[in-house]
Amino acid sequence: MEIEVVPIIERLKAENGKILLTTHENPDGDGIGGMLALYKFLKKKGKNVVCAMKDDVPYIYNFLPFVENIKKLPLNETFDLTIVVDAVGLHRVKAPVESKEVLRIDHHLGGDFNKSDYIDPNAPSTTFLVGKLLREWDEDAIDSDIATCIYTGLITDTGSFRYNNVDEKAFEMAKFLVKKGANPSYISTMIFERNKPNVIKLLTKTLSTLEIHYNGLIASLVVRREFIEQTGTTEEDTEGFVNYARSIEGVEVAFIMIQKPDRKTWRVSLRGKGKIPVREIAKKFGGGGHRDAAGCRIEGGEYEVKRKLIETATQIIQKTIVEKEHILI
Ligand SMILES: [Mn+2]
Repeated sequence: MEIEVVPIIERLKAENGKILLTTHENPDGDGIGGMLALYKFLKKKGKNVVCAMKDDVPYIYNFLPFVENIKKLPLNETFDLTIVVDAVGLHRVKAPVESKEVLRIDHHLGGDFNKSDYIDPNAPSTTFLVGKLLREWDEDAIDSDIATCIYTGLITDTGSFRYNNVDEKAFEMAKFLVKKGANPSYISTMIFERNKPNVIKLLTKTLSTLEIHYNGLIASLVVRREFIEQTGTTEEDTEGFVNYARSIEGVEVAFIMIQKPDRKTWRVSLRGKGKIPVREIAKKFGGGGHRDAAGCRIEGGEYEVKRKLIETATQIIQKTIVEKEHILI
Protein backbone atom coordinates (compact mmCIF):
# COMPACT_ATOMS: atom_id res chain seq x y z
CA MET A 1 0.00 0.00 0.00
CA GLU A 2 1.33 3.41 -0.96
CA ILE A 3 1.24 5.73 2.04
CA GLU A 4 -0.03 9.16 1.05
CA VAL A 5 1.90 12.14 2.41
CA VAL A 6 -0.08 14.74 0.44
CA PRO A 7 -3.19 14.86 2.74
CA ILE A 8 -1.22 15.85 5.84
CA ILE A 9 0.76 18.45 3.90
CA GLU A 10 -2.47 19.97 2.57
CA ARG A 11 -3.97 19.88 6.07
CA LEU A 12 -0.94 21.65 7.59
CA LYS A 13 -0.82 24.23 4.79
CA ALA A 14 -4.49 25.04 5.38
CA GLU A 15 -4.12 25.49 9.15
CA ASN A 16 -3.74 29.11 10.20
CA GLY A 17 -4.72 28.61 13.85
CA LYS A 18 -2.70 27.25 16.76
CA ILE A 19 -0.82 23.99 16.12
CA LEU A 20 0.50 21.77 18.94
CA LEU A 21 3.26 19.23 18.34
CA THR A 22 3.61 16.56 21.00
CA THR A 23 4.99 13.07 21.63
CA HIS A 24 4.66 10.10 24.01
CA GLU A 25 5.69 10.03 27.70
CA ASN A 26 9.29 8.96 28.43
CA PRO A 27 10.19 10.63 25.13
CA ASP A 28 12.98 9.27 22.93
CA GLY A 29 15.18 10.65 20.17
CA ASP A 30 12.61 9.82 17.51
CA GLY A 31 9.72 11.60 19.22
CA ILE A 32 11.71 14.66 20.26
CA GLY A 33 13.64 14.84 16.96
CA GLY A 34 10.44 14.54 14.93
CA MET A 35 8.70 17.21 16.97
CA LEU A 36 11.60 19.68 16.72
CA ALA A 37 12.16 19.15 12.98
CA LEU A 38 8.48 19.90 12.34
CA TYR A 39 8.61 22.82 14.79
CA LYS A 40 11.39 24.67 12.97
CA PHE A 41 10.00 23.89 9.51
CA LEU A 42 6.47 25.05 10.39
CA LYS A 43 7.87 28.22 12.00
CA LYS A 44 9.67 28.92 8.71
CA LYS A 45 6.33 28.51 6.97
CA GLY A 46 4.85 31.19 9.25
CA LYS A 47 2.70 28.81 11.29
CA ASN A 48 1.62 29.44 14.88
CA VAL A 49 3.21 26.34 16.40
CA VAL A 50 4.03 25.16 19.93
CA CYS A 51 5.77 21.96 21.01
CA ALA A 52 5.08 20.42 24.40
CA MET A 53 5.26 17.06 26.17
CA LYS A 54 4.67 15.59 29.61
CA ASP A 55 8.27 14.83 30.65
CA ASP A 56 11.59 16.64 30.72
CA VAL A 57 14.04 16.30 27.82
CA PRO A 58 16.47 13.45 28.65
CA TYR A 59 20.07 14.64 29.12
CA ILE A 60 21.34 12.87 25.97
CA TYR A 61 19.01 14.96 23.76
CA ASN A 62 19.74 18.36 25.32
CA PHE A 63 21.96 19.32 22.35
CA LEU A 64 19.11 19.31 19.84
CA PRO A 65 18.32 22.64 18.16
CA PHE A 66 15.35 24.50 19.75
CA VAL A 67 15.12 21.97 22.59
CA GLU A 68 14.72 24.89 25.02
CA ASN A 69 11.43 25.75 23.28
CA ILE A 70 9.75 22.50 24.33
CA LYS A 71 7.06 23.30 26.90
CA LYS A 72 5.69 21.06 29.64
CA LEU A 73 2.16 19.64 29.34
CA PRO A 74 -0.54 20.34 30.37
CA LEU A 75 -0.91 23.78 28.79
CA ASN A 76 -3.84 26.01 29.60
CA GLU A 77 -4.71 26.49 25.91
CA THR A 78 -6.99 25.06 23.25
CA PHE A 79 -5.32 24.21 19.96
CA ASP A 80 -6.87 24.04 16.52
CA LEU A 81 -4.70 21.13 15.42
CA THR A 82 -2.50 18.71 17.37
CA ILE A 83 0.09 16.47 15.72
CA VAL A 84 1.04 13.44 17.82
CA VAL A 85 4.52 12.38 16.75
CA ASP A 86 5.76 8.77 17.15
CA ALA A 87 2.76 7.46 19.12
CA VAL A 88 -0.39 5.43 18.42
CA GLY A 89 -2.66 8.12 19.83
CA LEU A 90 -3.18 11.04 22.17
CA HIS A 91 -3.57 8.64 25.12
CA ARG A 92 0.18 7.85 24.88
CA VAL A 93 0.99 11.50 25.63
CA LYS A 94 -0.23 10.86 29.23
CA ALA A 95 -1.19 14.51 29.79
CA PRO A 96 -4.39 16.43 29.01
CA VAL A 97 -4.48 18.22 25.63
CA GLU A 98 -7.30 20.46 24.41
CA SER A 99 -7.52 20.38 20.62
CA LYS A 100 -10.21 20.61 17.95
CA GLU A 101 -8.46 18.04 15.77
CA VAL A 102 -5.74 15.44 16.34
CA LEU A 103 -3.51 13.83 13.68
CA ARG A 104 -0.65 11.34 13.88
CA ILE A 105 2.73 11.02 12.20
CA ASP A 106 3.95 7.61 13.27
CA HIS A 107 5.51 4.25 12.42
CA HIS A 108 3.85 2.09 15.11
CA LEU A 109 1.33 -0.61 14.27
CA GLY A 110 -2.25 -0.09 15.42
CA GLY A 111 -3.88 2.83 17.16
CA ASP A 112 -6.31 5.49 16.01
CA PHE A 113 -6.59 6.42 12.32
CA ASN A 114 -7.76 9.70 10.82
CA LYS A 115 -7.91 10.48 7.15
CA SER A 116 -5.04 12.98 7.11
CA ASP A 117 -2.73 10.90 9.34
CA TYR A 118 0.67 9.99 7.97
CA ILE A 119 1.43 6.48 9.22
CA ASP A 120 3.79 3.88 7.80
CA PRO A 121 4.70 0.90 10.04
CA ASN A 122 7.49 -0.01 7.62
CA ALA A 123 9.34 3.27 8.19
CA PRO A 124 12.56 2.89 10.20
CA SER A 125 11.70 5.92 12.34
CA THR A 126 9.02 8.55 12.66
CA THR A 127 11.62 11.17 11.74
CA PHE A 128 12.11 9.28 8.46
CA LEU A 129 8.44 10.06 7.74
CA VAL A 130 8.93 13.67 8.86
CA GLY A 131 11.87 13.83 6.44
CA LYS A 132 9.72 12.53 3.58
CA LEU A 133 6.97 15.00 4.45
CA LEU A 134 9.28 18.02 4.55
CA ARG A 135 11.10 17.00 1.34
CA GLU A 136 7.78 16.70 -0.46
CA TRP A 137 6.59 20.08 0.88
CA ASP A 138 9.76 22.19 0.42
CA GLU A 139 13.17 20.55 0.26
CA ASP A 140 14.96 23.91 0.21
CA ALA A 141 13.54 24.85 3.63
CA ILE A 142 15.36 21.90 5.26
CA ASP A 143 18.42 23.37 7.01
CA SER A 144 21.14 21.80 9.17
CA ASP A 145 19.05 22.15 12.37
CA ILE A 146 16.13 20.30 10.84
CA ALA A 147 18.45 17.68 9.33
CA THR A 148 20.10 17.15 12.75
CA CYS A 149 16.72 16.50 14.41
CA ILE A 150 15.64 14.04 11.69
CA TYR A 151 18.99 12.23 11.74
CA THR A 152 18.78 11.85 15.54
CA GLY A 153 15.50 9.88 15.32
CA LEU A 154 16.89 7.82 12.46
CA ILE A 155 19.93 6.64 14.42
CA THR A 156 18.21 6.18 17.79
CA ASP A 157 15.37 4.05 16.34
CA THR A 158 17.69 1.92 14.17
CA GLY A 159 20.43 1.34 16.77
CA SER A 160 22.78 3.39 14.58
CA PHE A 161 21.70 1.50 11.44
CA ARG A 162 22.05 -1.94 13.04
CA TYR A 163 18.44 -3.18 13.44
CA ASN A 164 16.34 -5.06 10.90
CA ASN A 165 14.26 -1.94 10.11
CA VAL A 166 17.22 -0.60 8.12
CA ASP A 167 17.12 -0.73 4.35
CA GLU A 168 18.38 1.23 1.36
CA LYS A 169 15.78 3.95 2.00
CA ALA A 170 17.17 4.62 5.49
CA PHE A 171 20.65 5.20 4.05
CA GLU A 172 19.26 7.33 1.23
CA MET A 173 17.57 9.54 3.85
CA ALA A 174 20.78 9.66 5.91
CA LYS A 175 22.73 10.73 2.82
CA PHE A 176 20.24 13.51 2.13
CA LEU A 177 20.42 14.71 5.77
CA VAL A 178 24.23 14.75 5.80
CA LYS A 179 24.13 16.75 2.55
CA LYS A 180 21.81 19.19 4.34
CA GLY A 181 24.28 19.62 7.21
CA ALA A 182 23.62 16.85 9.76
CA ASN A 183 26.99 15.87 11.30
CA PRO A 184 26.96 12.08 12.06
CA SER A 185 30.03 12.09 14.32
CA TYR A 186 28.83 15.10 16.37
CA ILE A 187 25.31 13.72 16.79
CA SER A 188 26.51 10.23 17.82
CA THR A 189 28.99 11.74 20.29
CA MET A 190 26.31 13.91 21.89
CA ILE A 191 23.89 10.99 22.26
CA PHE A 192 26.17 8.05 23.07
CA GLU A 193 29.48 9.41 24.38
CA ARG A 194 28.49 11.65 27.28
CA ASN A 195 28.05 9.07 30.01
CA LYS A 196 28.62 10.23 33.58
CA PRO A 197 31.12 8.16 35.65
CA ASN A 198 28.45 7.27 38.24
CA VAL A 199 26.23 5.82 35.50
CA ILE A 200 29.10 3.50 34.52
CA LYS A 201 29.39 2.54 38.22
CA LEU A 202 25.65 1.74 38.23
CA LEU A 203 26.18 -0.35 35.09
CA THR A 204 29.03 -2.26 36.78
CA LYS A 205 26.79 -3.18 39.73
CA THR A 206 23.96 -4.14 37.37
CA LEU A 207 26.17 -6.36 35.19
CA SER A 208 27.32 -8.24 38.31
CA THR A 209 23.73 -9.59 38.58
CA LEU A 210 23.82 -11.18 35.11
CA GLU A 211 22.34 -14.65 34.97
CA ILE A 212 21.85 -16.97 32.02
CA HIS A 213 18.93 -19.40 32.00
CA TYR A 214 17.32 -22.10 29.87
CA ASN A 215 20.31 -23.33 27.86
CA GLY A 216 21.55 -19.82 27.23
CA LEU A 217 18.33 -18.54 25.65
CA ILE A 218 17.35 -16.20 28.49
CA ALA A 219 19.53 -13.54 30.15
CA SER A 220 18.50 -11.45 33.16
CA LEU A 221 19.77 -8.31 34.91
CA VAL A 222 18.60 -6.68 38.14
CA VAL A 223 18.85 -3.06 39.30
CA ARG A 224 18.27 -3.02 43.07
CA ARG A 225 17.25 0.29 44.61
CA GLU A 226 20.46 0.32 46.68
CA PHE A 227 22.53 0.39 43.44
CA ILE A 228 20.82 3.62 42.42
CA GLU A 229 21.22 5.11 45.91
CA GLN A 230 24.89 4.08 46.29
CA THR A 231 25.87 5.59 42.92
CA GLY A 232 23.76 8.77 43.18
CA THR A 233 22.00 8.00 39.90
CA THR A 234 18.36 7.88 38.81
CA GLU A 235 16.16 5.19 37.35
CA GLU A 236 16.39 6.91 33.93
CA ASP A 237 20.14 6.21 33.94
CA THR A 238 19.39 2.48 33.46
CA GLU A 239 18.17 3.24 29.91
CA GLY A 240 19.77 0.79 27.49
CA PHE A 241 21.30 -1.48 30.16
CA VAL A 242 19.09 -4.39 29.04
CA ASN A 243 20.92 -4.35 25.69
CA TYR A 244 24.03 -5.79 27.39
CA ALA A 245 22.00 -8.91 28.24
CA ARG A 246 20.52 -8.94 24.75
CA SER A 247 23.98 -8.71 23.15
CA ILE A 248 25.07 -12.14 24.45
CA GLU A 249 25.44 -14.77 21.74
CA GLY A 250 22.58 -17.27 21.74
CA VAL A 251 20.31 -15.16 23.98
CA GLU A 252 16.81 -14.76 22.49
CA VAL A 253 15.03 -13.19 25.50
CA ALA A 254 16.74 -10.55 27.65
CA PHE A 255 15.16 -8.75 30.56
CA ILE A 256 16.06 -6.24 33.24
CA MET A 257 14.15 -5.76 36.50
CA ILE A 258 14.35 -2.30 38.02
CA GLN A 259 13.23 -1.91 41.63
CA LYS A 260 10.87 1.01 42.25
CA PRO A 261 11.23 3.20 45.39
CA ASP A 262 8.47 1.21 47.18
CA ARG A 263 10.88 -1.79 46.91
CA LYS A 264 8.08 -4.23 46.10
CA THR A 265 7.33 -3.13 42.52
CA TRP A 266 9.67 -3.98 39.65
CA ARG A 267 9.63 -2.27 36.26
CA VAL A 268 10.62 -4.88 33.71
CA SER A 269 12.03 -4.23 30.22
CA LEU A 270 12.19 -7.14 27.80
CA ARG A 271 14.17 -7.41 24.57
CA GLY A 272 14.10 -10.03 21.84
CA LYS A 273 16.17 -10.64 18.73
CA GLY A 274 13.39 -11.32 16.25
CA LYS A 275 12.70 -14.97 17.05
CA ILE A 276 10.71 -14.80 20.29
CA PRO A 277 7.87 -12.24 20.62
CA VAL A 278 8.77 -10.73 24.01
CA ARG A 279 5.55 -8.70 23.92
CA GLU A 280 3.74 -11.99 24.70
CA ILE A 281 5.77 -12.31 27.92
CA ALA A 282 4.96 -8.71 28.95
CA LYS A 283 1.26 -9.27 28.17
CA LYS A 284 1.07 -12.13 30.70
CA PHE A 285 1.86 -9.54 33.39
CA GLY A 286 -0.51 -6.86 32.03
CA GLY A 287 2.15 -5.01 30.01
CA GLY A 288 2.71 -4.57 26.28
CA GLY A 289 4.94 -3.09 23.60
CA HIS A 290 6.56 -4.20 20.35
CA ARG A 291 7.51 -7.71 19.27
CA ASP A 292 11.20 -7.13 20.11
CA ALA A 293 10.87 -4.52 22.88
CA ALA A 294 8.23 -4.65 25.60
CA GLY A 295 7.68 -3.92 29.27
CA CYS A 296 5.53 -4.57 32.33
CA ARG A 297 5.36 -4.05 36.08
CA ILE A 298 5.35 -6.90 38.59
CA GLU A 299 5.03 -6.82 42.39
CA GLY A 300 6.91 -9.17 44.68
CA GLY A 301 10.32 -10.13 46.00
CA GLU A 302 13.35 -10.12 43.69
CA TYR A 303 13.73 -13.89 43.37
CA GLU A 304 10.00 -14.55 43.10
CA VAL A 305 9.59 -11.98 40.30
CA LYS A 306 12.66 -13.28 38.47
CA ARG A 307 11.38 -16.86 38.70
CA LYS A 308 7.97 -15.85 37.31
CA LEU A 309 9.62 -14.06 34.38
CA ILE A 310 11.89 -17.00 33.57
CA GLU A 311 8.95 -19.43 33.74
CA THR A 312 6.81 -17.28 31.45
CA ALA A 313 9.69 -16.66 29.02
CA THR A 314 10.34 -20.41 28.91
CA GLN A 315 6.66 -21.08 28.09
CA ILE A 316 6.64 -18.50 25.30
CA ILE A 317 9.90 -19.88 23.87
CA GLN A 318 8.47 -23.42 23.87
CA LYS A 319 5.21 -22.22 22.28
CA THR A 320 7.14 -20.34 19.57
CA ILE A 321 9.33 -23.35 18.84
CA VAL A 322 6.24 -25.55 18.40
CA GLU A 323 4.33 -23.01 16.28
CA LYS A 324 7.13 -21.80 14.04
CA GLU A 325 9.25 -24.94 14.15
CA HIS A 326 12.15 -22.73 15.10
CA ILE A 327 15.08 -24.82 16.17
CA LEU A 328 16.76 -22.83 18.90
CA ILE A 329 18.24 -25.45 21.18
MN1 LIG B 1 9.93 5.73 16.84
